[in-house]
Amino acid sequence: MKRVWRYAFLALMATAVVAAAAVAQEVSFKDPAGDDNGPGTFTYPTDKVYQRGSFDLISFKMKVSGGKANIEVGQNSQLEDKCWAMQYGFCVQMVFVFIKTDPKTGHTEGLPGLNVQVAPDGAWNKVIILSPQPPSKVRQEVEQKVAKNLQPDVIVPNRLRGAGKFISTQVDVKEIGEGDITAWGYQVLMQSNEGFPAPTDLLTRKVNEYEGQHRFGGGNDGDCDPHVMDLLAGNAVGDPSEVEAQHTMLAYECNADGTSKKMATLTMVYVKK
Ligand SMILES: [Ca+2]
Ligand SMILES: [Ca+2]
Ligand SMILES: [Ca+2]
Repeated sequence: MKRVWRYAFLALMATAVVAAAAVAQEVSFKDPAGDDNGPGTFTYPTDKVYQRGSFDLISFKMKVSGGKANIEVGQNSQLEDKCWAMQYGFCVQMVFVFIKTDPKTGHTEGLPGLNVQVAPDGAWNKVIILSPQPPSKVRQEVEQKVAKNLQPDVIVPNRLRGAGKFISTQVDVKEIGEGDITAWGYQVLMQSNEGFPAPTDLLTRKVNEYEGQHRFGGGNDGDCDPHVMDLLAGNAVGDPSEVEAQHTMLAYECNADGTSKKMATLTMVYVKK
């Protein structure tokens, strides 16, 4: 009998070790400071709510614990919520986290207003939208503007938090996918929360040729330019070479009428093993 108990104890311990290994999963990426200029030319809107560094992505972390994926996006300004009385402690940012959980399937389309596509080998399975707008409003916009086949793969968290230089949220990891999160591909896009978006834009702010009070500049007045200020690139460890990699990734060409000749094409970043 005694031996049976000992085996039972050992089996329990083994299970506990496996469970501990399963809950301790984390991915962490870094991005260089000062590359919040999209393909290299983009400039901030002129209104003072757009503080320097507001769209400069610095870090991305996702830690899974107890079935929850805790996501934290670092940017390069002190977050505040004085501008439009949003409820989460930040207001000008909007972040898109694209995740590739399955090497064999995924979408190559971007989302409305981003004006990007994704390379086939980086095709995404889920996207998490971090917006300071009420989740009900974001979901309504998704239903109205995102293609039907993509909608089930868009995750709008119920709650977010902006504090210091970090925007964070939590979602059930099952909503994202199953398996080893350190084997997944990631891409994090810095955009801006637009309260009055164009009918074709998913709460995103436009980039024009010239910056305006609430418009980014340095791009094109049409939708042929990527409406993205910063993203992860290269090995995503914060190396200066990642600036050039970002500019290459966001390179685009427009026709004279503002339609797209060559759309910016994104790739994913992976944990170096
Ligand atoms: Ca950056
Ligand atoms: Ca544009
Ligand atoms: Ca970057």
